[in-house]
Order: sequence, then C-alpha cells, then structure tokens
Amino acid sequence: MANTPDYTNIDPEIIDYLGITDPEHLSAASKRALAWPEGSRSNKWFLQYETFDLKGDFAYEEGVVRRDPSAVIKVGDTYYTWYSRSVGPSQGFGGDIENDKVFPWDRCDIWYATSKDGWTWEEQGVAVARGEKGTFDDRSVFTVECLPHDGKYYLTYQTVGGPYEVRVKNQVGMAWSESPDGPWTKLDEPILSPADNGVWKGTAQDRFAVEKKGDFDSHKVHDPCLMFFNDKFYLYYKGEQMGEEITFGGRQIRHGVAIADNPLGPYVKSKYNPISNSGHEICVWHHDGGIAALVTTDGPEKNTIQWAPDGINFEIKSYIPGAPHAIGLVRENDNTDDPLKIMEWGLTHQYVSSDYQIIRRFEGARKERHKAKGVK
Ligand code: AAL
Repeated sequence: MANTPDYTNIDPEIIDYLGITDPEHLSAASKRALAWPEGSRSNKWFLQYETFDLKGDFAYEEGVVRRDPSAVIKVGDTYYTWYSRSVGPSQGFGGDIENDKVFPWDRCDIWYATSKDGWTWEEQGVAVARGEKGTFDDRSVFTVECLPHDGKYYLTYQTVGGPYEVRVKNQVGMAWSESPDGPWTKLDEPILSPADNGVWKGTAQDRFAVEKKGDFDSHKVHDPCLMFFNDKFYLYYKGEQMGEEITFGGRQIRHGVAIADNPLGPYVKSKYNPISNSGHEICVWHHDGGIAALVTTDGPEKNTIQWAPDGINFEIKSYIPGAPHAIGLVRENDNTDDPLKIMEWGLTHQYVSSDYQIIRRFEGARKERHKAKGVK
C-alpha cells in the first residue's frame, strides 16, 4: 500500500513558498505541489521562445515545401543545415496513391543550405535523393538529422518505399560523407525498422484497426537523431504505434533509443524503450554528462524539458509555455554548463498552409522574472 505522505510537519518555509493558506486544509493541487521534485523551485531549465522569418532561400516560396530542419553544423565559418524539400500541394489519402502526394513530406528529397550569419540562407541542392524504383526509400526521404563525428558526417532520415498507403511502415536510413557538401554514400539497408509485433485487423487501410497494437514503434520509426554518448552511438527516435489512441494527454506518441558501437550500426533497440511517455519530434542535447530532451506537442508530458544522466531514464526539469516544432539545434552550443545555452538560437518550421511549410529561426531565453513593461 503506497505510503500516504505525512502532511503534519511541513516546513513553514515551504508553506510560505507555496503560499498555502492553511496547512490543515490542503487541496489536491497543494498536495501535488508538495510532491514536486527536488529542484522544482529553480528556473535553471525554464525558458520561452520567439520565432523569426529567415532571408535568402529560406524566405517563403509559393509551391515549395521546406521543413523538418536538421541540427545546424558549423564548418569553418559556414553554418550547414539539411531538410525535407518537396514541391506542389498534397492530395491526402483516398485518391490515386501511385501519383498523388499524400503529405507535404511525401515525394521529398533531402536538400541542404548554408549561411554565414544564421539569418540569410543559400540553398545548395540535393544531398540525398530518393532511391531507385523498388528500393526501401523510393517514395520519400525526409526529416533528417546530422552527426559530425571523427572527421565524417552521418545523416539519418525517415524513409518510405512503394505506395504511401495509410498502413505503410516508415523506416530510418543513413548516408555518410567526409564533407558536409557530400558526396553522400547511402547504406543499402535501413538502420532501424518498426517493431513487428503489432497485428492489423482486416485489410482496409485503417491504422486504428488492430488485433494487437504491438510496441510503441510498431507502425513507424521517425525523427532519427544520432548522438555520440558514453563512447557509443545513441539513435534517438519517435515511435508511432499501430492502433494509436487519443488519451488524456492527446496522441500516444513516445520516444525510443537504439544503440550501436559503430556509427554504421547495427543499432539495437534499448530494453528500456519507450524512454518517454510523450513528445513528437526529437530534440536532444548533451548536458552535465547526460542527455537533455525537449518534449513537445503530444502526450501528458508535452512542453517539458527533461534530463537523463544515462541517456535513458529522463526526469522532468521544467514545464515550459510551449516550444517551436521540429527544432534544429545549433551544435556548437551543445554540452555547456548552462543547459539552455543551446536554445539561444536554432531552426524550426512553420505551416504557412496545410500544403506549404517554411523554415524559420527561433531564439530562446531563460525566464527569471515576470516583469511588467518599463520595470527595470
Ligand atoms: C514531423 C515528424 C515526421 C513526421 C512528419 C514529418 O513532425 O514527426 O516528419 O513523419 O511530421
């Protein structure tokens, strides 16, 4: 039987800090506040964001989708980023699946752009293209991330092969190069695939109809982000599950990690998966010998920043007002004493319409006081 907390001798300083009127009559909310973790009084991890339009080739261009930017990697005096690029509107499902574009991220190739100042970006061209007809990535390659390591660059990205049906499984591909400008060598096989222990019900293209849901990543493995951590390669990713439900926190989306000794794999999924109970796009960085993560969009722990000393067991460090989506972090600001230094600026995307998205800039800053206008 869980021990009921003792509310009789609460430290008067805590009563004052929580502003509790009468400790003899504690509300359910005050009892939850009294259970907040160590460190909850600190704003060390609390921040807010602003977003800005970018110039050059990242300014809005009718008819072109640019979205899901990777981390920003500085090479010499030049910033590099990779992203999903496609053209034209999307038709959604239910039409001519062979010729339609079902999502803005359907029929994508991975392009890259450079900048000297992080504001004006020049599109350089295709980095990784879709595969030949019949390959596991012949329909779309998208939502890319980049890890520079030991003089090489590793791109990890989502792949779809064949008709982009509702029930199509999404996998993760990899390409590497000795230069951020390529040429890129694609691995012939995916480095990560969905769990195969879900069972669809019936043959209709309905992702909610299941005999058995299977693991959190039984339908799709998404948003791959490779980190070098503890002398190994940690591939963080988002999992989508067959038979996904909407719960008290919204969509059931969780994160996982697969680990390898060599950047080219094999990647072995952690026994501890899922390592989050919420989230959407992956946003992870090094801090204090561990891994920090921004959890957005979906699940009861959306809009939290979390930290795990072992890269696996994440605890909540702050609840934030919200965050830009699909963040691309500036890796030169990674692994600093200040856990939020990396949020000073970076990239994100924004929907101009359901068909078209643009890449924008975000700037984040710790919030230490809520001051009215004019208050110094
Ligand atoms: C994004 C990412 C993945 C999804 C889609 C494009 O938010 O989670 O990339 O597939 O949306």
